[in-house]
Amino acid sequence: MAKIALITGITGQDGAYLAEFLLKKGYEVHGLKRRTSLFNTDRIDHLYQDPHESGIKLTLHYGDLTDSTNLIRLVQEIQPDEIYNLAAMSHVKVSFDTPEYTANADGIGTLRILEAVRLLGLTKKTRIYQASTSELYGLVQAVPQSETTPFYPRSPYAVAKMYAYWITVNYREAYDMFACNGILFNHESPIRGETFVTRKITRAAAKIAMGLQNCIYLGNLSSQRDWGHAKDYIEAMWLILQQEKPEDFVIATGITTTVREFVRMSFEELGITVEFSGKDDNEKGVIIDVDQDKAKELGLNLESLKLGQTVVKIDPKYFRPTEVDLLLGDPTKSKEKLGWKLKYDLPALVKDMILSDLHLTKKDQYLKDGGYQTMNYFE
Ligand code: NDP
Ligand code: GDR
Repeated sequence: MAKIALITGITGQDGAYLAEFLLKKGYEVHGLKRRTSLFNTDRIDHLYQDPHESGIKLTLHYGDLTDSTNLIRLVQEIQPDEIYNLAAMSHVKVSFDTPEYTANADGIGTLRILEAVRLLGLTKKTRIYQASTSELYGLVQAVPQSETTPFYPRSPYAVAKMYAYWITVNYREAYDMFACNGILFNHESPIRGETFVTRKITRAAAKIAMGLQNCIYLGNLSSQRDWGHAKDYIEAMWLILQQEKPEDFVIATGITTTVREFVRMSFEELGITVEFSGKDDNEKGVIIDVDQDKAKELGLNLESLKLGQTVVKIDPKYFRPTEVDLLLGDPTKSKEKLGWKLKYDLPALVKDMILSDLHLTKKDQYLKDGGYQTMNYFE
């Protein structure tokens, strides 16, 4: 019998990669998706199967983490062996604007999943993965951050996720449930949401290289993140639920990098060398060299770019009321107990994202040249 998995947040970055991964492993996969006024299934459309066909392995259900009766009904119908609770309002800066909704979806939403499993008497059958986050560490208490480092959340998002973390631990201890937290550090990919800093940078760098945009506006360039590739991280989620005992794990690369350096690496991948000067709100990134040979290899003509051109400026609107300055994870436990291995390092991640965004930009340009205006501009 194939195992049955329910993924909340299946339309997001991690949900899409995880669904593909579990389908390849032979799972029957069910996903929770929200009703939206535009299609929101772009990331999983390649996995779609016509529900009228037989032997369907992927089924989507409408639902929302703020709707407990809906969750109870779905868990009852699906009878999952594994639930991956990935759904969340996942943008830290936006959580300052929508704190109550964030608490409801990201905090109480997790309780609703745990309660559904408990009320339906599935505590011995259903294993639960909770998408916990390095944002829990917040204001630096110690580095590197491991499973035993104290938490100090610094945003409504992180505070909501702290509730989710502890309610998962509490249900594991109170009801003997197989419920685990993966404390995942930042992970990115070509399908990362466009308003997270890495994707914002790689999209803009590709457009600047193609002469379609002059400059990108960013916030805190000095913050440091431990960035990995989402494809590696979803494998860790699965491994966590395959263990004999339910436990919490830190998933990270063990290397930290500034936003400034991520910008520099992204442009370099396109043959453009950027140097930073100035301080605080007046800091800027300027082109100091262009490698025409590298550009040619990528099918780019960088002649419209000028040495001295400012390609990065600061807009204080992207600063956060309280910032998390430094994240650096210690993945020792996950490497030793899960046997988890990284396939991508940061340069490989940057390359994957830049090549994908360059491809998408060229496609947009091609359509635009053909008279079809398709460009979307995100902040
Ligand atoms: P995304 O923002 O890409 O995806 C979030 C998903 O949650 C989307 O499918 C979204 O649906 C769905 N969602 C949002 N609100 C609700 C709701 N109220 N009810 C049901 N579904 C909802 O996030 P990621 O894939 O990057 O992250 C997955 C999880 O891991 C999140 O919980 C995030 O907080 C956490 N996390 C992420 C890290 C990262 O670096 N990526 C690191 C650590 C933790 P829709 O498509 O309709 O918006
Ligand atoms: P983060 O990711 O807050 O770490 O949360 P994000 O990419 O949004 O920010 C990373 C760092 O970059 C700084 N920054 C900017 N951020 C954005 N979004 N836009 C900008 O223009 C910009 N300029 C600088 C930020 O201040 C921050 O320091 C992500 C999410 O996926 C969470 O859901 C997850 O829990 C954590 O990672 C781990």
